[in-house]
This record gives sequence, C-alpha cells and structure tokens, in this order.
Amino acid sequence: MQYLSGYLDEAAQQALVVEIRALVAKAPLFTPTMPRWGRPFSVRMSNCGPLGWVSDKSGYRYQATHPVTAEPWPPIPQSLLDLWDVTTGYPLPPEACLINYYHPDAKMGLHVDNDEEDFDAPILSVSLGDDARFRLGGRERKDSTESYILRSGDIFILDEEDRLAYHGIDRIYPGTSMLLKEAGRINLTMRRVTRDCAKGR
Ligand SMILES: O=C(O)CCC(=O)C(=O)O
Ligand SMILES: [Mn+2]
Repeated sequence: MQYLSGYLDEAAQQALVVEIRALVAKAPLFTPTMPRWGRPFSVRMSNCGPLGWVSDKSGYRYQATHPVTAEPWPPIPQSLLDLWDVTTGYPLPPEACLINYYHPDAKMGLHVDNDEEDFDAPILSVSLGDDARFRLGGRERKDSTESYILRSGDIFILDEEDRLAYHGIDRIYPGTSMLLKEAGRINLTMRRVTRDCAKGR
C-alpha cells in the first residue's frame, strides 16, 4: 500500500468538494442494501465514471446506470483522472469512482474489493472531511490488522500484496474537519474494473 498523508492541500480539497456536490446533484446519493437480507448500509453512495458499484438484494456488481434514476453515471472529473495518473502510474484510467458519504455514525465492515476483473490495477482512495479510523488486514479475514487515522486530503492506495487485503472503516470522528458544511466524511474510491484486452489476459 501507499499512504500519502496530507497529499491534497486545502484548496484542492475544496475544489474536489465543489465537483462532488455537482456530481451528486446529477447522481443522487442512494442507500445500498446487503445482498440477500436487504439490510441497508450505513454509508450512502453514488458513483461517477462509465461503471458504478452498487449493492442490493441481487448482490454486489458494477453497472452503467444509477439504480434509482436509471441514468448513466456522470463522468469522472479530469482532476481525479489526473490524480490517478500521477499517484498510481497505472497505464489505464479508472472506470469507476465510488463516492461514499459517511454520517458521523456510519461505518464499513471489513471486506475485500474483489468485484473487479482487473486485480493488477491499484485502488485509489481519497478522504475528505472528518477523520476516520481505517483498518487494514491481510488476505484472510483472520489475519492481524493495523489501524490508520485517515484525514481530509489523505490518499491511500491499495496495491500489490494489499490489493486484495481486508479493510474497513471502524468509525468517524465528527467535528475533526471544517471542510464539509456538515459533520461527516466523503471517501472517493477509484477502481479499474475490466481487463485490458490488449494485454491478452
Ligand atoms: O471509506 C474508505 O476509506 C474505504 C471505502 C471502501 O473500502 C470501499 O468503498 O470499498
Ligand atoms: Mn473497499
């Protein structure tokens, strides 16, 4: 992994929040539900990019349209495509940018991001707003974990041996950032979804 603490300065964070507000005006936050049981997530989500990650009773998947409005997701802003290029150096652009919105009491249980076809591509995560306790483990759920406090402007990249590592958000620390109008945290998670056919895999 690569933990780029304080990577985005205040101005860059504010500019991103303006872009995210425009994105969620077009593709409103929705409440995903757990496969099978249909229990709602505490995190609300939206996406931008050709593909977006969704979860409902039928399962986890990527799809090209918003689950409520049925509209295509808005494009990934150029600033985020540039951030991907500069920080990951991966030769192909991300296809999905998940927008996670955490209320102060929201969390995300330990999980692996494995709904993608391309595990060679890293996952790039951007934190905005209140601090969060991020937990990173190993390839097995029972592996030991380490915790990191992710602050507004931090970038976290899951790559190489950590690409398929368990991770989650244990808690949000409300009132630790003044970036957003309200308490809470935004996380952007950029992923490559499909395989590059040119690589012949
Ligand atoms: O909020 C975070 O920092 C992590 C989000 C995450 O792991 C995910 O959306 O898959
Ligand atoms: Mn994840």
